[in-house]
Amino acid sequence: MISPSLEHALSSARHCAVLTGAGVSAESGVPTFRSAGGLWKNHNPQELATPEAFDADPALVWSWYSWRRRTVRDVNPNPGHYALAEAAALFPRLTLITQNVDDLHQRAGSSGVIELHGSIERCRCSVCDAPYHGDNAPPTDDVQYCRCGGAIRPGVVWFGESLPMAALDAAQQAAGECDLFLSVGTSAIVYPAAMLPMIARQAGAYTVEINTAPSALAHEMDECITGPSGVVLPVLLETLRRLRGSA
Ligand code: BV8
Ligand code: ZN
Repeated sequence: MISPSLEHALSSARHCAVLTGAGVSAESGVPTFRSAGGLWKNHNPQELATPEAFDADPALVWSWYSWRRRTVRDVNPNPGHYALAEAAALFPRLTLITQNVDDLHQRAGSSGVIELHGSIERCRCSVCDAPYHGDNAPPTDDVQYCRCGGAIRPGVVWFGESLPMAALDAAQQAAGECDLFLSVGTSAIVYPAAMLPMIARQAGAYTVEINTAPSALAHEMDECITGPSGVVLPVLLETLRRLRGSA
């Protein structure tokens, strides 16, 4: 499973950058964004995850996110999340960039996670941007309203919205500086996140995809490992421990 080229990269990399997508959380029981049957009640996530959908029907979109928040709170990180958290101590530097809006990386012990698409656990007023502190209340299906009258929205980046500038800058910088780039559990369809593996490749990093099926970028990667991230990442961690001494 671990090729000689990847062994070399694992033993010599000064900076490893990792981009994760919904596939990493799939083994925890969080449905992926584009899995068959979509995420919820046959609604197309692409259509629900937009400002227009929220403006048109805040109750529908809010209840979708409440369902997702309940799902995330009911599951646990899987071995893939834990392997990435432990690998951080074995590289001189590891930058973890996620497209996921769950908090499973953080709950597995990863710190400094770059959340490109925000977090389902952080909500804010859709009008005045005030943070909504009812987050740790049980996710209710009823739309909540701010003192200013604005409807409370999930703190995620919707399609058609710009990514948080600081997060995107940090992710692009890490991709441009790393010497090993792992793209894990993402279909590599959503931009600008899907630019990151290409930035890494152009900067000379060894690029590896870990996925159960080839992504849109598989043909551009130096190496593709086909398998569930919850199986492949622990093997990669064991190899790292053997090559660099266990942390
Ligand atoms: C923006 C938060 C400026 C919400 C999400 C350039 C070209 C083309 C289009 C665009 C472009 N630039 C902008 C766009 C438009 C759009 C876009 O990219 N559209 C796509 C569909 C073509 N991008 C945007 O709108 C972005 N904004 O660029 O602002 C702008 C504005 C307007 C117009 C132009 C520019 C904002 C994008 C952010 C959207 N928000 N999430 C929420 O979660 O509700 S994205 C959403 O998709 C999730 O975050 C998800 O993580 C992400 C990516 O999906 P994946 O994570 O890859 O999940 P997916 O289900 O697709 O795939 C799962 C993968 O896992 C599969 O490959 C599967 O094989 C694999 N897998 C499954 N099980 C396992 C596994 N792998 C390993 N192990 C397993 N066990
Ligand atoms: Zn407000």
